Amino acid sequence: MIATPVKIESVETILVDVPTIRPHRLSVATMNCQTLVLVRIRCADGLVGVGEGTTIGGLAYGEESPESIKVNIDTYFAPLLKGMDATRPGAAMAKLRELFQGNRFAKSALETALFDAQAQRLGVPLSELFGGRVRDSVDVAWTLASGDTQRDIDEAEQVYETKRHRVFKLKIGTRAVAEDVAHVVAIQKAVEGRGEVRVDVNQAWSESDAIWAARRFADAGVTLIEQPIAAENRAGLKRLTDFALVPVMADEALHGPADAFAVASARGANVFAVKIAQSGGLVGAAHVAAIASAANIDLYGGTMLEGAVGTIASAQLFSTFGELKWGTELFGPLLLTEEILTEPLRYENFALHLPQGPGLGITLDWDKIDHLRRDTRKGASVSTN
Ligand code: MUC
Ligand code: MG
Repeated sequence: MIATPVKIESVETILVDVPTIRPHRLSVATMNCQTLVLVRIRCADGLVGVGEGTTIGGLAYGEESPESIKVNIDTYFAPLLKGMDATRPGAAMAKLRELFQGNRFAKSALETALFDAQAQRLGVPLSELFGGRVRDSVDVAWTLASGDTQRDIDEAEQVYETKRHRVFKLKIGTRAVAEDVAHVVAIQKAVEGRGEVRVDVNQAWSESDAIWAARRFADAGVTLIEQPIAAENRAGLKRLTDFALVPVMADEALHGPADAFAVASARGANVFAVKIAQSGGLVGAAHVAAIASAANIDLYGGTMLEGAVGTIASAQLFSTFGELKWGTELFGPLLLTEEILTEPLRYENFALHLPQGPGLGITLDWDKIDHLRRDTRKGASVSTN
């Protein structure tokens, strides 16, 4: 039976600035704070859906900043959504896509909130709208990005001992290539036999840098190289993939299904980092994953270092993938100093365990969020770094 229409009553966006537990150094930015962009959609039947459209380092990583996500939702998306039928997230999103270009992160936040409300309405976890769960937990890697080799080793030891993570993704690309390689090899030696080491260069290298480093990484036992060269250099990524020393993962090269199709058609990577925000939402991310699977490209569940909302939305989707060979990096909330849920996400035994409740299955601590939100904090600054 088709549901009776339910009007969308309001769409609210909230910027929440949360300090990180330590500086998080990527080749494109050093983060001391993460700005969560939360979306709250209220529906006429009393249901409330939430979503998140967080990015990394202001405008350093993607074409949308936290501020642009908020202003574009408030100015364009929210007025259009108001009055639309909340029981038809697909129709609402199709209209947004028809009228508004780009803004993948904003669209992802809105789509998550619409699906959260609709799954609550149907009384099922959000994963059930995407085919149902194949797993109830997803493995979670940790990113070592303090910028200091010994500090990274100590951090790896600590999160391994507490059975939180055994896969380590090392952020490199800010130093000379030989220094980066020495840093990686030292950490690989320190965790040998216990942890697995992968690297993410965030596009910082030339192709020749990557060729030089790949041989050394292969000798050291590094298992994966993520986006070593510019996202636009698809042919180069394919050449590195064909070089076949260490599997190559595409990340920034994937801005949704069309990119996924182009890279997959050329067999230009071994693994895809699937991200809901980069894909323009949960449905786009599901399509990216389907394209990868059809091309025998492995899947990895990526993050934009979202807080709890974007993280659990991603986990709900990733739990439905037929295979998830390389696990996920859904550790975003653990990088933040503040908890915004009444009950934190459950990280245990090297995995994130999915909640059983309807929708996203989480409850936000709105008092805490009201305290942290940028517009009510005295002297809050706009900078995320
Ligand atoms: C990226 O490039 O993968 C994921 C983990 C992390 O530390 O940064 C992100 C973005
Ligand atoms: Mg990456």
